[in-house]
Amino acid sequence: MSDTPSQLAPIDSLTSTQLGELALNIKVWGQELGFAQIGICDTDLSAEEPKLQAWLDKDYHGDMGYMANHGMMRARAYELHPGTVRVISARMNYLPPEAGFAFNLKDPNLGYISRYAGGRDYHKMIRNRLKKLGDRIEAELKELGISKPNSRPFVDSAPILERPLADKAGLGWTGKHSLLLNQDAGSWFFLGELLIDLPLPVDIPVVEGCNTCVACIKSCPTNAIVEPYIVDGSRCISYLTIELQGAIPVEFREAIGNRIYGCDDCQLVCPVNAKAPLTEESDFHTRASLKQPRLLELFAWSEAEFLKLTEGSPIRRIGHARWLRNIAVALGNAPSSEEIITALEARKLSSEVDEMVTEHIDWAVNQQRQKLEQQKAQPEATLTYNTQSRKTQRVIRSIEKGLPRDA
Ligand code: B12
Ligand code: SF4
Ligand code: SF4
Repeated sequence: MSDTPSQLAPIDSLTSTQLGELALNIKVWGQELGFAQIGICDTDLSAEEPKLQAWLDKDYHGDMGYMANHGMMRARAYELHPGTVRVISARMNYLPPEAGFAFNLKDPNLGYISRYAGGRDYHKMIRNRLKKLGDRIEAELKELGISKPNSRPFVDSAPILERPLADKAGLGWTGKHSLLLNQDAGSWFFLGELLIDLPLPVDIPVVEGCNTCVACIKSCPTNAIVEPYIVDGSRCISYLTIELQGAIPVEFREAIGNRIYGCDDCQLVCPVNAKAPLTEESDFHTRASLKQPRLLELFAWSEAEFLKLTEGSPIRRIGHARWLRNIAVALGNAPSSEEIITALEARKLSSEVDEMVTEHIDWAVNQQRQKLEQQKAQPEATLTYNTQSRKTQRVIRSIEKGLPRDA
């Protein structure tokens, strides 16, 4: 068969049987490329538009200006990539082995890093795999004598509502924490999609399965899940430690505890995650320098060390200043210690610290001194002194009970 474009038939000459077979093949190819599951949906998210607008009107996006830009394009895949009639939605598991959640949250002298971020940055990797899926579809169509499809991969950073699309494509249901949940796989997965102009048959959405559970809402350290399914992004620890460029509002600092990059609490207490599978990608395994890391060690990293040790990791995106800001908050929340006060004060003198970080260091020193004074006043309280909030203690108990493999 010739492969010159002029001799290839147009896409609309594909029969419904051919499209059905192609859809089945796409799911198999997706799994061969390392995706846990692939689903297909149309581009109609008109029902989401008023909800997205209400979310923006309430300023739940905080300083994430990119959420307000592009108008309603997020809900209109056909505007983001003209010609799109279907979205091939994909999910990839990221839960690393030996996650040690409870161990990490229990020890306030360790920094807790969201388990999606301990390995390599997922954006490029997933986009490349989706591109390969597009190439595979193109090759198959060529075999059938059909011209090249118009497709484009997206992961996370594009103005597109990934979770509602994945929900529509049958990859799971939307949990009350607003993340996508799958009965067999829980929620420890990334989403990505291939926008395409092929009228493939669509999948059927899954029925919601949260039922009467409200564990995620009750456990959120900063009460960011303001209503079932609605997260005030500006209160979420993920936003406060990753997205927010400036100072972390004082009202949230104690609640952040030792979480220095993102937060997993709403997923940790979710009963559907009890049987979530581990990732098959070694790229998502936690790198040695970030496994149960000691706060004081991380705080001592120079900018050059930070850049070297976070190379290829999503953590690098926040830069050294925000890294120090977050660790300073966690050190302020750690049990009182002269060693911590000395490290904070020494850091303040370094040329790598700007005004914003200095203010967080001052806050942390103040917290530490207050705790030391309390201890001096009540020495017998020292042994029972606990720096963790009740909520965090409940989360830890829930992990130990429900996730023995990962605790
Ligand atoms: C902005 C953003 C954030 C923000 C805001 C979070 C949020 N819930 O919107 C912050 C920084 C806080 C954040 C945090 C996290 N994120 Co995030 N985030 C995004 C991003 C870029 C956009 C999400 C978005 O569009 N939000 C806007 C609001 C309007 O969307 P929404 O919450 O879905 O809102 C809907 C509901 O409010 C609903 N709604 C409103 N009223 C009602 C009423 C009812 C009855 C119902 C049913 C629904 C409903 O309609 C709205 C519109 O659809 C996506 C990637 C992408 N491009 O989609 C990743 C994404 C959602 N994040 C992801 C992850 C992994 C996380 C974290 C777990 C990271 C971490 N460990 O720290 C946390 C989890 C926090 C949480 N519980 O949501 C994954 C989720 C994967 C999954 N399994 O679902 C995504 C898809 C990235 C990816 N490609 O994998 N994130
Ligand atoms: S990630 Fe943490 S702070 Fe954000 S909604 Fe979930 S529990 Fe709350
Ligand atoms: S914790 Fe409960 S309510 Fe929240 S997402 Fe999981 S099942 Fe749903």
